[in-house]
Amino acid sequence: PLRPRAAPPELQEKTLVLVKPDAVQRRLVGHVIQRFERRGFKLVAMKLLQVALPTQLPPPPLRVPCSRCHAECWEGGAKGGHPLGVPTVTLRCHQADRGLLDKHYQQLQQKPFYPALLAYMTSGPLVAMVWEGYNVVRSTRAMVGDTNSATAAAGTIRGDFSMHVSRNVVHASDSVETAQREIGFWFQRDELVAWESGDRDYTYGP
Ligand code: IDP
Repeated sequence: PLRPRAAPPELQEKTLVLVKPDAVQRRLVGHVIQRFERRGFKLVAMKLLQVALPTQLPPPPLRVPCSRCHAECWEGGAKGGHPLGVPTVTLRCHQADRGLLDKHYQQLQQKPFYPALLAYMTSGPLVAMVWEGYNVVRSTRAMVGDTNSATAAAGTIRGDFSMHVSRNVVHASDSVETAQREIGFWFQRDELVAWESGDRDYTYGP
């Protein structure tokens, strides 16, 4: 059917995956996406964004309050209204600041490698995605592999695409609770798309 029935709750588990800046630079985004698609998971949100340290932020040429982050957005029209009459509520901010990473990596802030981790994660654009499906959090962690790429098993994303713990290609949430929190850091509620895939009975059985 063109509009399949809604998925039961156990098929609606969600996780956050980040394709980190090294992987974007190395043109690995498609390879990472392909693995989760091929497994059978469903993509429900995705965006490319640059997380910047405050000193790296360019001076905003035009100052319009972003309706998403309520900070100033670097896009759009002059203050008081878009020149083409587009309402400012349609503007989205594609920049984020390090506060996002401080929240995301809250547990790691005291680690000696944290400044290097921040520099890495702000070194270029990254791709944030939300994947959905049965047991997606645990399955995704297994597909991503060991934190340390040097010991990650062959067949895992890190084991196949990376060499060193400091450039380990992807992030995936480590529990259902963490996933819910992390998705909230990276996405607005209305950026998640609720859709049903027509092949569900072939992926999960009846
Ligand atoms: P995870 O990403 O596998 O969940 P965490 O321990 O939460 O692993 O670490 C978060 C990220 O911090 C890692 O993915 C990696 O990018 C970075 N990281 C962890 N340990 C080290 C280290 O010893 N040196 C440099 N970077 C590290």
